[in-house]
Amino acid sequence: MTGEKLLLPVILMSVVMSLLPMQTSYGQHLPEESCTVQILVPGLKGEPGEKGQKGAPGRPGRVGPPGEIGPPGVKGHKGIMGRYGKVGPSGMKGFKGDPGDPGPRGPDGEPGVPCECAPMRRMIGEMDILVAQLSSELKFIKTAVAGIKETDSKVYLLVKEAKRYTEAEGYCQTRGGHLVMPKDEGANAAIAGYITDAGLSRVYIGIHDLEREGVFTYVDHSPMTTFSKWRKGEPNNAYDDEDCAEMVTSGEWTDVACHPTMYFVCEFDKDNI
Ligand SMILES: [Ca+2]
Ligand SMILES: [Ca+2]
Repeated sequence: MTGEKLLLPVILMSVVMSLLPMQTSYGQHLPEESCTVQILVPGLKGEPGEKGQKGAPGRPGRVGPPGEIGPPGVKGHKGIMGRYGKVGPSGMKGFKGDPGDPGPRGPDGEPGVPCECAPMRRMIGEMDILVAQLSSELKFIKTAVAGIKETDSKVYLLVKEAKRYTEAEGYCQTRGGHLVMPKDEGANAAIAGYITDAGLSRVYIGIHDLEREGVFTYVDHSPMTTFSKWRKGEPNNAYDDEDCAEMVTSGEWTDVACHPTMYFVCEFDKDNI
């Protein structure tokens, strides 16, 4: 049918062409044909051809949609053991266990030292000090027994150990007295006789101006009031260095330096003995 529809205009064109005058331009004449009509009609349908050869394979089609989940498969066999894993973190501290049974007795130790030596040494040291003190006291007693003199109120002791002024005063104070402090003519004469009898020329007595230059006081800080026995021209603070006093055999006093060592006389109150 489609072929017939296409053929119809072709036929009409052919008829029109045939009817047009032959002289078309400038008197040129074409071979004249009598009024011929050509009608083209389709032929009969032919016999079916032979079957063709198989074509080449086509292009792959598009990916289809996912299929449905299949039924569960059969359980497989157990695999071989895997490698060891990494060491894990330390676990928590466990509870304290029960005490074990007591062990066997150990061997005997080495014998100890006979005594604790440190306390013994300390005790011996203290005993040495006591012995030294006793020796000093014994010497003092021997000296006193040999050379002690006394008045109604005083006991005098001539000490034949050469000492500096302050050391001599310390010696007397240790035994409860002072360097001798003559405060009247009678006491001064007694001391002077004591020195002469001992064959000495001078001793320290307890008089000084150590606190204030030129102002002599007794060594117990009592002031010199009415009595004094300075030799003529004394005290003179010679060399600006005489702050202590000595007594000579005449019983007179002289200010002297305090640092030379010499014998001295202590006095003790009878009331304190
Ligand atoms: Ca002086
Ligand atoms: Ca002097």
